[in-house]
Amino acid sequence: MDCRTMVKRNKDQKKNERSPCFTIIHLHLQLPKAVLMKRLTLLVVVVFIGLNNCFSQPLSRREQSLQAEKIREACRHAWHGYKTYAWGYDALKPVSKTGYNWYKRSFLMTPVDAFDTFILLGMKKEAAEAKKIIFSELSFDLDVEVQFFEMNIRLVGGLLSAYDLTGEKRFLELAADLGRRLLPVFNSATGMPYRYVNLKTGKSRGAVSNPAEIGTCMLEFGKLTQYTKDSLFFKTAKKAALEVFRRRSDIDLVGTTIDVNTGEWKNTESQIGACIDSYYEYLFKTWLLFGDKECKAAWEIHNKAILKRLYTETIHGSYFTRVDFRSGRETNSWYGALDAFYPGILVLSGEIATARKIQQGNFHMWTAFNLEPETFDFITDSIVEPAYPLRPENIESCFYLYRSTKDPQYQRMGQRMINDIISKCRTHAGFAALKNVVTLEKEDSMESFFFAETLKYAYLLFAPDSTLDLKKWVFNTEAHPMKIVKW
Ligand code: DMJ
Repeated sequence: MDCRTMVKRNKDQKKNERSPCFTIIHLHLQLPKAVLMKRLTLLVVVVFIGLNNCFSQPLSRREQSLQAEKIREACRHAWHGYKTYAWGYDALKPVSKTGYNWYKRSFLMTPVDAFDTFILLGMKKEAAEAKKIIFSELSFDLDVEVQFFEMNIRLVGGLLSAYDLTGEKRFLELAADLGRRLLPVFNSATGMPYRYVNLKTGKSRGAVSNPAEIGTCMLEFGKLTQYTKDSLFFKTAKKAALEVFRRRSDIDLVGTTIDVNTGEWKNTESQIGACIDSYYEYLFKTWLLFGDKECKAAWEIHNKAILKRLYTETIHGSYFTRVDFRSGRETNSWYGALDAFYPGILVLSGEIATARKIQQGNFHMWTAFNLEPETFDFITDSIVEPAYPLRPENIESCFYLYRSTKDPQYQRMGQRMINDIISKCRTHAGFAALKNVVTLEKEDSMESFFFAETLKYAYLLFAPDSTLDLKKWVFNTEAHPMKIVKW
């Protein structure tokens, strides 16, 4: 039965129910096919142009400042929850309204990660509260085994940034003390760090590590060298990153896990997300922050290989696929929330056109599922891991693209993302990660990077450029701004 016959039959049955919309469709279905097709195409084009125009419409100054204020309010709400239910702990559990420590003692992850965000958002009272508890309670003189990577990006990074922003020596003393206690982690056969180290004894363990955990400390350790004049920090950190680079494959990619004693690759899948992401980021940013040419050259070699082997264009935008790092053969077409950082780095390195295409893909990943999932398959357009732990990377890329192009679509994208977070993740006590972006079921977790990164990048997207001048500052991977100073 063709459409026209069907409509004719229905006409008799439903004469009295006809709506104007039905009448229009009915009249159109009686047109010759060619005319119908033309009209349909025209309709699609009109709707597309309409949507596009609305998206490329710049936000007025008032809209921008209202959006910035909305983000500041979200930040105040999250901090209020932390203060009320988790004061002194590493983090707030926003559903059960309790505090949570990573180890047997708190290292004040949330106050340290949040401090520079408060400064940039102009939240003086909150900054003073965070500083007070950091200065009175934070100590690293503890017999505790910690994860090197997280302690470095959140705490060493956060404290150094606090020092750069305020000039208060106590922040630097704390950062340098922690940095020294972390140094024994590099005592492996290759000089690449183990994953865990005891802050008192220096005993380290966890030989199977990954490029991100090995190569993400040059910014923090370089800063420590600049400020303490102890060259060991930067030398050690750079050697470790270059040990990974030295073990790249013939097609210039790295694998996902490696043994820091034998130097043998354990997982040979190459991708740009978890376990690798910030290794690439730091090679490039070590050039930006310190002018290190060796790191720049290493980044260029990797970036060329990434764009050649992993970069994939689709009708929804571009993504990075996953391949075996030696053969270049595709392992699967998974992409996720962590991978979304790459346009930001491409903007900094001047590859705007490619960054734009990937951001289009990033935005599709966000809108196709309500909110971005941790991982999705960009070929089947389906979710692999449905969680959303309040990650910043997608908004981070909007921020860099907007700063460099002033194209309003990136503010609009970021606005959609942060407003989704505010409306879908808010709890009475703060903001909660999601177990599932489709069902919106909440997880009892609010990672400190929600303060350090998600809220900061979102705010900066709507704040005047002068709030943080990218010619003078470089963000570490936890979004702690580090001042470029002459070395
Ligand atoms: C942050 O802790 C850092 O950005 C890290 O490099 C990986 N991503 C998380 C937040 O998603």
